[in-house]
Amino acid sequence: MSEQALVRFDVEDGIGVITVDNPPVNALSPGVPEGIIAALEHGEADPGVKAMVLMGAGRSFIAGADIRQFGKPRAAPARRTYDVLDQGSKPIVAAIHGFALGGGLENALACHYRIAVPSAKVGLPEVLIGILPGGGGTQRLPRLIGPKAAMEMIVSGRHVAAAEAKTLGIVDEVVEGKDLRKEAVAYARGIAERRPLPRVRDMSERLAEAKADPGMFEAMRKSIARKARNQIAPYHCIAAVEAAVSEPFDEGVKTERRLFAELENSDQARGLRYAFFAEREVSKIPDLPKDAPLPEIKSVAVIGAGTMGGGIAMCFADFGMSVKVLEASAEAMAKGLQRVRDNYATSVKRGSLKQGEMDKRLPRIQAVESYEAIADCDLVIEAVFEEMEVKKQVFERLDAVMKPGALLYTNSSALDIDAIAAVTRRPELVAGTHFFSPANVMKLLEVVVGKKSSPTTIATAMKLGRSIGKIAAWAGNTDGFVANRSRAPMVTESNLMIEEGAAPEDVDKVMVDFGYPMGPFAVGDLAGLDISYASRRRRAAADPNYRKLPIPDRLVELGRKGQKTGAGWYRYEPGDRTPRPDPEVKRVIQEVAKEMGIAQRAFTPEEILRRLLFASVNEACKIVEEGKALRASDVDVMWLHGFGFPRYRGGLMFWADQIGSKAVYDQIETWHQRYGARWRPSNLLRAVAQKGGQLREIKAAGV
Ligand code: 3H9
Repeated sequence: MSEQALVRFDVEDGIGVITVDNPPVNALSPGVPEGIIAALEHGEADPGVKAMVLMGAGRSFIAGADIRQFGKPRAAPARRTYDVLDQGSKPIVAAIHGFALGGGLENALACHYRIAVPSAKVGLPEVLIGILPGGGGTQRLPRLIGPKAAMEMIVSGRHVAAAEAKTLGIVDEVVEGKDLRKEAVAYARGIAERRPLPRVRDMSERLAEAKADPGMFEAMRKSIARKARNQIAPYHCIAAVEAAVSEPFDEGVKTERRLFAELENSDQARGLRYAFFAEREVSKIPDLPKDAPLPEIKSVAVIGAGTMGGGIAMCFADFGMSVKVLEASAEAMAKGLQRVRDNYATSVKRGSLKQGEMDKRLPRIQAVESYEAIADCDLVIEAVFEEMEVKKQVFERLDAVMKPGALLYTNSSALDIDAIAAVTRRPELVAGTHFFSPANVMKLLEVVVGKKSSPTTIATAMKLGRSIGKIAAWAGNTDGFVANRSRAPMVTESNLMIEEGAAPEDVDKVMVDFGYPMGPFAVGDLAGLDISYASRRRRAAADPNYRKLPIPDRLVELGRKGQKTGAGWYRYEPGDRTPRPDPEVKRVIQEVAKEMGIAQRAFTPEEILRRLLFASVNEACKIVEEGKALRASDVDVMWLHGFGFPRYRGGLMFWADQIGSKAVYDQIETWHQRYGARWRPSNLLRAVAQKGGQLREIKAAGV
C-alpha cells in the first residue's frame, strides 16, 4: 500500500517512531497525512508504546503541504493529523532536521514536544505562495511564542534557524548528536511518563501580550503597507493571528480555515505558486544533467571595479568567497573599492548588515595590479566598459595569461558572445554571465551560451550563480540576450506613447499601480538616460531602419541625464530622489511631437498597460520561437528577478494568460495593422492563440 511506503512505523525501546518518507522534501502529498494518522492510531493502540516520535526520512522533516495539490479539487479530509495529534493520550515528540515548513511545522506544533538538530530550519512560509498557514499554525504559534513574534514569522514567511527557534520557544531542545533518531527516542523515553501532556492549543498565557499591546496588529499592517502593496495574503495572515487572540481555539481554527479558503484559488496565490515552480524549472537545462561533475571553483577574479564589477565582487564576498579584482588604473581601483565600502556602509546604516559582517566581507575583495596576479584563478568574470573592442582586448589578454582550463565569462549585457570568444584559443570555455544592476542585490543571472560554449562552461556558470544566491537562467546569444531583449519593446512603446500624448508620470503611475516599485521613466532617471542614449546611437549607426527616439535623445542633449544631473524625465530637488513632473519635459515632448507631425491624444490606463506589456509578450514569444530562451516561464523568472515585476502576478507570460492568448494576439494584430512592422505578431503566439493555449507553457523546440 502506498501509505505504507510514504509513512513507516516501528517501535524501538518502547517508543513508536513514525517516519515520513516522501522524497524529495517529505511534502504532505495525498497518502502522507493518512499514513501519519494510521501510524498514530497504531501507536495509540499498542500498549507496548509509551511515547512516539514524528520525523522525516532523507534530507528533511516535512516541507509542508504538497503545493502541486493547491487549486485542484480535493475533498476535505475526514480527520486532520493536527486533531489526531491533539487527541492522543501518549506524548509525541517532533524530531526536526532539514526543514519543518508550513504544514510540516504545523504538525510539529500539534505534537507535545519538539527537538531539532542545530542545522534545522522552521517556518510558516505560506504567505510567500499567497496563502496562510491552514493547519492551525496561525492559532498555535501565537499561543507558543506570543502573538507578536508569531505574526512577524507568519507575515514574513522567513525561515528560523534552530538556535533562534529555541530562544523563541518553538523547539524545546536543540540536540547536538549525529543520530537524530537515537536522540529522539532517548528524549521520548525521558518524557514518556510526564503528564499532563503539554498541548499548545490549551496554552493561553502568551496571548495576554496582545492585551498589553492592543495596537500590535494595526502597527503590523502599517509596517508592511509598502512591501505588501496590492497583496491580500499578508493581511489575511494578520487577521488570522488576531483571531487567535480574540477567539477560542476551535473558533480561531475555523476563522483560519475560512481565510485560507479565500486565498487558495485567488489570482495572487496562483501567480505565486506558478512563480515557485518556474524558479525551480529555470535551473533545468536539457542535455545538462543537474548533477554532472563540474570543476571545483576555488579562486575567482573580476576584471573591472566599476559599478558592475564592484557589485559582482560583492556577490562573492557576501557568500564567503575571496575574489581578486583587477582595474586599469590605481585611481579607478581606489574609486571602485570606495564605492564597495560605501555600499556596505549604507547597509550597515540601514541595519540590514552588521558592522562585524562588513569587516569580514571587505577583505575578501582583493585589489590586484596585473593580469599575472589572476593567472591562477579557476574562473574570471570580465566587467569592463561595454564596448566590443575593449572586451576583445581584455579577452585576448585573459586567454594569454590565464592557466589552461580557466573559465572566461563576460558580464556584457548585449554584445555578441561568439565574437568575444573568437579572439581566444578557448572559445569552449567562454560564456556570458550577465548580472543585473545593482549586481549584489538583483537575483537574476543570465548565463549566456555562445555557439562553442561547452556544457561544462554553462553548467559551472549556473552552479556558480546558485552558490552566490542568484537565480541563474539559460539565455541564448541574441542582441540583448533574453531579459533585456524581451524588455526592450516595452521601453520603446513607453517612449512612443509619450510622443503620442501620454505623460511620463501617467505611464509611471500605471506601472506603479500594477505593482512595480517604480515606473519605467523613474527607473530611467535612476539608471541614467545617457546609457540608453549611447546604445541608441550605436543601433542607429548599425541599422538604417532603426526607429529613433528623439524625445529622450533631446533630454540628454539638454544635459538631463536623470537623477545624477538633477533632471531627466522628471526634475529632482537637491538631495531628494522624489521625481517631480517638469513643465520643461512637457515642452520638449510637444516640440518633438510637432516636428514629427504626431497628433497628441489621451490614453486610458488599460491601453498604457497593454501596450507596454503586450509588446514584450510578443517579443518573448519570438525569443522562445528562435530557441534563444528555453521556456516562457524562464522569461517570467527573469522579469521577476531582473526587473522587479510584481511576483504575485506570476510573471509577464502568466499575466498575459490571465487575459488570454487569443485576446493578446488579436490586440497585437490590430496594433500591427495600425503601427506596422514592430508589432508583427510572433508565429508561435499566433499558433498558441489559435489553439486557445497558454503562453506560459510555450517552450523552445526540443525542451
Ligand atoms: C502549506 O504547508 C499549507 C499548510 O498550511 C497546510 C494547509 C492545509 N510541495 O526547492 P528545491 C519540490 S503550503 C511540492 O529545489 P531546496 C520542488 O518543486 C507549503 N513540491 O529544494 C523541487 O521539485 P523538482 C509550505 C515541493 O533544497 C524539489 O521539491 N511550504 C514542495 O533548494 C526540491 O525543491 C513551503 O512553501 C512542496 N511543498 O529547498 C516550502 N517543496 O526537483 C516550499 C519543494 O521537481 N519549499 N518541492 O524541481 C521550499 O521552500 C524548498 O523546496 C525547501 C528545499 C526549502 C523545502
